[in-house]
Amino acid sequence: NDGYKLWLQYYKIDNPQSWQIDKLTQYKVNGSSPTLDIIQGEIQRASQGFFSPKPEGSSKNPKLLISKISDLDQKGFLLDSHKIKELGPDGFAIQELGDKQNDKTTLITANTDIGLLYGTFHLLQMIQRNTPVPKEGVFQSPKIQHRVLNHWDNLDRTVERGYSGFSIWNWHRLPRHIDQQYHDYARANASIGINGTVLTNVNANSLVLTPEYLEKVKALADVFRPYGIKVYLTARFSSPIEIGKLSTADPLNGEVQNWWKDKAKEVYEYIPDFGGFVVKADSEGQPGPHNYGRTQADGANMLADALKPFGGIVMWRAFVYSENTPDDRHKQAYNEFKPLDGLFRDNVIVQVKNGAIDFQPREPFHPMFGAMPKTPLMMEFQITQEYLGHDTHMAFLAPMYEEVLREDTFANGKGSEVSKVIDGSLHSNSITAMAGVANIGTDRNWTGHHFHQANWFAYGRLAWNPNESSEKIADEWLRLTFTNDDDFVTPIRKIMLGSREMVVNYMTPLGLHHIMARSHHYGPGPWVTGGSRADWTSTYYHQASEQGIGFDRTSSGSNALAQYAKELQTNWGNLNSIPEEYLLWFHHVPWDHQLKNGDTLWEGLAKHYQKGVDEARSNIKTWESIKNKIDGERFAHTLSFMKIQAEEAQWWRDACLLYFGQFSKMPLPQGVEQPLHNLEYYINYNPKNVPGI
Ligand code: BDP
Repeated sequence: NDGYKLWLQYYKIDNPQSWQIDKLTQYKVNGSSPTLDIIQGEIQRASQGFFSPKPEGSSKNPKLLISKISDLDQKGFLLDSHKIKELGPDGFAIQELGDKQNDKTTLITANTDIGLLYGTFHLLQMIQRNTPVPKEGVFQSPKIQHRVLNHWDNLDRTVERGYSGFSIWNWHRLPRHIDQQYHDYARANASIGINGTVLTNVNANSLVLTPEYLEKVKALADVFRPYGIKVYLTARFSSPIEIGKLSTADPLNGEVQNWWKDKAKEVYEYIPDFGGFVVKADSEGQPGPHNYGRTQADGANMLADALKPFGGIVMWRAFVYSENTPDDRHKQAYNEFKPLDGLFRDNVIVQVKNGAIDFQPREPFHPMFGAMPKTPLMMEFQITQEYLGHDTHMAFLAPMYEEVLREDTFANGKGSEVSKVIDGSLHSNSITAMAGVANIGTDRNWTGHHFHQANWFAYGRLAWNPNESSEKIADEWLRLTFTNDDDFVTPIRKIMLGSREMVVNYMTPLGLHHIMARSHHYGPGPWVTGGSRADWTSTYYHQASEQGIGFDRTSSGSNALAQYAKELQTNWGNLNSIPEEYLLWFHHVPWDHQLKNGDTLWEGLAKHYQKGVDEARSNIKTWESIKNKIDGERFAHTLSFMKIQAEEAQWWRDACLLYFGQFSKMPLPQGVEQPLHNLEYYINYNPKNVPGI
């Protein structure tokens, strides 16, 4: 098993029960459409996998009926009109009809074909997990409207921060050749409720907006449509100059505005249901409204006006910061966007990364989430592990996403969690979205590490329902992907759930951040300093000296803390009340500062690093203990990556403790192993010294 089938394994069910068999052999799909064909195909594929030999079926007395509400004989006979409305365009209901045990029919119903597709995937997953439909039925609708993947894929098929091969978009062969993988990609996304894909890198290339490329984009959009997936593109702000031959891209210039209006019209001629544009402007060298003395709102609104007649939206990124500002990078996006609250068109949504710096293993939530009541904000999570060990380190990210979503912004008083900001309920926004930076590439198993498939899965599940629990997600993913055997699921679920914290421990414990190697961001680099931008170095963030370590973001330092609600300022501003996982994010503290358990900061730091290493090692043992429970191929592949992870956890520990130990001048506490090499060795060791990484 090479993992290509992801969580859609549809592996054989031992001793299937009649409720499982009947539904998939005696079913009926009402109506016809490309999406309904996909549903039929999915059921056939599943029953072939689940049951062997495949039982004969008939649709005369269906035990499973899949039908839109509008196609049911007695319209909505199960659901009142309120419930039907609540289902919305994407929701579904699964209910058992009839009272007699032997005469039960399961109904999957929805307002749209796409809702039926989601419902079908849901039921098939329940069958694989041997979980019968509960008496009260299943009733689900997504809490977020636009659930999109962001591909940082370039037109030359390299993937920025991609660690599992090249881009799956083969632009050279498109539009004439449609690879099967495009269907498989769409199917996998639909099975977890993802309904949009941004095909291109945020560091955008305007070529994608030329007719040659729009033809190719159209070909992909045509494949994705019946799976309910809309296509979006990144728009390079200077496109009017680069491909439009204009002399400016000033958003207040009439010619520029018309160019974008014409461009939008042209895009919709190719792709009538085109989703819209994602824009990275005025950041890390990307052009933007600043080039013309204009605001982010001026830029976003110009594009919004162009897309408006066709129903498109603009996802305008808040990742705006500059090396020319002396201010703490943490504060810049908030300072830039807060004054613009309420000034964006109604088809603009501002896309905010989960934290204010950049996808670190742990960051407090971005202060913008508590500060823009008049502007819809969307969440941007990173699924690809730029800062969490790239392809080889297992880090199940659902607990990280969950942690951010559950944080309280206090924007409208207690209970104003980030999840309520982005699902639109806190400020009654009419447009809601979530983006996940994809970890998908041409590797046979899509994501490099088999367990990184779980992060794609988890992202989809949390975009559908930001209140879903990590534990449930991990459990279901394991059961669908490997086996329903509890002897496998229980220990491995535990590994998964602890894996992100383990990575935090061996990389950036106690609120440390951005101390990795320069540019490729793989491996430790606390010594990184100098170069073109201070805010791309480690010394800028950890501020280690003989006096102590940590970034003072309280009022005695950069005061980024003032961007959060009063309640958080009080809690996080105080050394006694701040949760220790954020300690060095907000405070510069002396090496002998006493932690809650009585250890000094230095001892605590060292023990966290050691704990991370110990866990990475013990995970190997646990994995070895389940050897006979799953196929050899995925077992061996995962084992090999786990060994790399344990070695590299040690590398992180040794390099960081040697480096910081120069300042603390304190011995390693008991139980923390001595480093294998000296500091110089680690400074010169660069296993990713490979062009292009
Ligand atoms: C950083 C990445 C860089 C991205 C940038 C972004 O290092 O490659 O282009 O974020 O999100 O994390 O725009």
